[in-house]
Amino acid sequence: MQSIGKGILTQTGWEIIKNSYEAKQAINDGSSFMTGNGYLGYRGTFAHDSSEAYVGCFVTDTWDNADGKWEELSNVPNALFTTFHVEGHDLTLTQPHQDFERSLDLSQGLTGYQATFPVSAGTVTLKEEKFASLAQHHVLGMRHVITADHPTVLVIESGIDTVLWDLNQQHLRGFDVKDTARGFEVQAQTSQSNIQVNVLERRYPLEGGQVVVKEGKHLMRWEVTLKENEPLILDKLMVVTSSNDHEHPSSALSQMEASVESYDALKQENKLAWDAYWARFDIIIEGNLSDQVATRFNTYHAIIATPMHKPLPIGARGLSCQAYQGAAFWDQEIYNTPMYLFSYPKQARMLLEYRYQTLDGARKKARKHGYEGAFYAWISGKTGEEICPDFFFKDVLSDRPIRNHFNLWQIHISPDIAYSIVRYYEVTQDEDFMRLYGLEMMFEIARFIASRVVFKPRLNRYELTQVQGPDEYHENVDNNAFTNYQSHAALKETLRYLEHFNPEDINKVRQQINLGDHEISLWHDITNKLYLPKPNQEGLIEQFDGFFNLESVVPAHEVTKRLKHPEEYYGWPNGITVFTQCNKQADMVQLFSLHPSLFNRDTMRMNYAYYEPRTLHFSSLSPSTHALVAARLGMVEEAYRHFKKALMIDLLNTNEAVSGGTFIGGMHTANNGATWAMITQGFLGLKRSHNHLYALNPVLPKEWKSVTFFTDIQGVRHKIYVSHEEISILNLSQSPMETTILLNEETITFRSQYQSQKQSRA
Ligand code: IFM
Repeated sequence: MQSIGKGILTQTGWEIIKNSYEAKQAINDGSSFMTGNGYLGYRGTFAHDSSEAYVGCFVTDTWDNADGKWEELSNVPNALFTTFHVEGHDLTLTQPHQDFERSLDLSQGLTGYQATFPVSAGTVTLKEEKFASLAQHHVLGMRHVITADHPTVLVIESGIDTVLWDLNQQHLRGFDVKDTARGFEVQAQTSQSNIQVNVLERRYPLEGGQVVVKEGKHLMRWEVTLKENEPLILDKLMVVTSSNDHEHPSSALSQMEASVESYDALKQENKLAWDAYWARFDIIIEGNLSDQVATRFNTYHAIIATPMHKPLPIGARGLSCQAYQGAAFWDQEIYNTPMYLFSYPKQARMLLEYRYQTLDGARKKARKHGYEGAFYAWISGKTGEEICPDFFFKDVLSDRPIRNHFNLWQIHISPDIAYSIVRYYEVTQDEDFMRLYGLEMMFEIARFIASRVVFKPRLNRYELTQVQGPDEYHENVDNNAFTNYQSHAALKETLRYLEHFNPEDINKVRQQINLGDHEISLWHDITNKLYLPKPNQEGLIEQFDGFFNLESVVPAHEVTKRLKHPEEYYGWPNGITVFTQCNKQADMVQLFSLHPSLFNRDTMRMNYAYYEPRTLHFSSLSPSTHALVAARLGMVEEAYRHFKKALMIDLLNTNEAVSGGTFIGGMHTANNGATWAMITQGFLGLKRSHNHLYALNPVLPKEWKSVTFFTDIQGVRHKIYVSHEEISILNLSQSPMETTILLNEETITFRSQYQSQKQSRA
């Protein structure tokens, strides 16, 4: 068993294990050990836990706005609730117990624990395991194995708990609970959006029993006699759906339940589904078990946060809780999509289709603020209308709310989506997608940018004023380099499509959205004259107008000494970083991560060296971006330092989950997705090159012996192995075809396998 830190262990690199029970870590452990499948996320709590232990099963497409301010996903009734009692002892983890071990088996999303409870006449051992089926998204399975070392009477209470943990007021109301012969079924409605949610419980093999209703729990009670050392096995299913998934949720539940042959069959089917996912996304790291398991942990969480069943957003906290409203940020395109783009492009397309479905919401937002085209929501739920509240933080010194402008000034979200469309098309050449969705989104984004720029006649240039870049500590800035370059790239690519894409398709889309010639001429003009901050005499690019005049505080952490209160907000309007060069997350490094060829290596290195010490890394998005860029720039040790930090953000998280009354727990889903990108696009230099070939340019940290990963090249799965000495690329298809890739800038062509000595990147 190897220790990863803070009580987390692994044995094979496929599981995380913890052998201490810490009630105060309920939020962090509940997130880390959760199970899920992109449709629902069930927190890693125990079957006997109630809402105070942050039990949660969050379901996609169940947004509700109960307090008139925060729209968030609903937590549904917990049909896995079960308790055991023996001779007056509750078998719960708050009671004395020994040999506790909890684990999450990442290979199949199986979460569980075991513990032995001392009771009057001996001991009782309890084993619990559960999983959200990746094969049947609406179904969860749970098994208990109870063994006593002496004959005893076991009291079991099992049913549905309707008392739910909600962040911003209660979402479900009107619980209607039915006792069917083999379990309970509950139906309820969301309070504002009026979505019907149905949850069904099925238990095997116990039947009959006595109904007990207490504290919002509808339970069946049995007394069974345990024989000495003869395990009792109890299985349970939880099936969930809503009126957004099925027209008749209740009958859909029964059908889904009937299709499950047994717990074992469900588990086996789930395992096969996971095998297929890992065959795409696994990254095998030889030489460092801790990095291995943490990489799989992050990849696992990226997978279970991603809706695979229909176009819906990836929430910034996935389905681990209600924080960040189960909604998409730019995180989705910039951090989560790359993993899919290179290993499962169909899923990347689905995420972009979600952006197409929300195009009307983006158009609406643009019109509302006096612009044209598509101004995408900073926080985007079902419809794409803005769900980011105006007031996010509170000034703890005055107790007054702060008006943040993420929803209005963080306009880079639109060109970020354009960036993702361009990358998707570049990798897949999926013309069908472009015809149906991509071109229209690109045109509407270009329209938005054209309506958002201001022309400065004296300077004969266009500018983007009053914006906010990724560095959220500087609101209301002009000519944020990241935003200007991203917008420029979006316009340039749009014009390229207009010129090179099939004219018939272009005209069709143009007619559809009434796109006039005068608009296209304007886009040309803006592309030619949009102000793009260039390196100054020292080679530095200014993050926004006037940035270099701000106070330079190095290292950035020095600035924290100025806090008057530990929970003060650092940014707008007068937080401690506002008049300094301290970044929350660095804009320039972010720009280099997306556009590695805009500047030469020396300029990027110089700017990295300037901005990194001025960066606080207080966004979970920051370390992975630095790791990726540093690796590409050949700064392997620096890259590995940030990689390690990013890798452990959730796995070793012991931060307070509630700060200043605000819940800040849950998985950092963008960072989970970025793990794949840090390794493949950073250390291994994977990209689609300028001449449309897949390119690899590896540098490995000395801590690793080798890395193996899988990627689709021209639609065919390849296995790529890189060690310090050699590189091999294996075509995994049944009938190998000719593959050409750019390896360390050299073009190589092979049919089934390529093998070479490695030359390292300078
Ligand atoms: O999108 C990010 C943002 O860049 C920093 N704050 C958190 C958001 C959600 O992850």
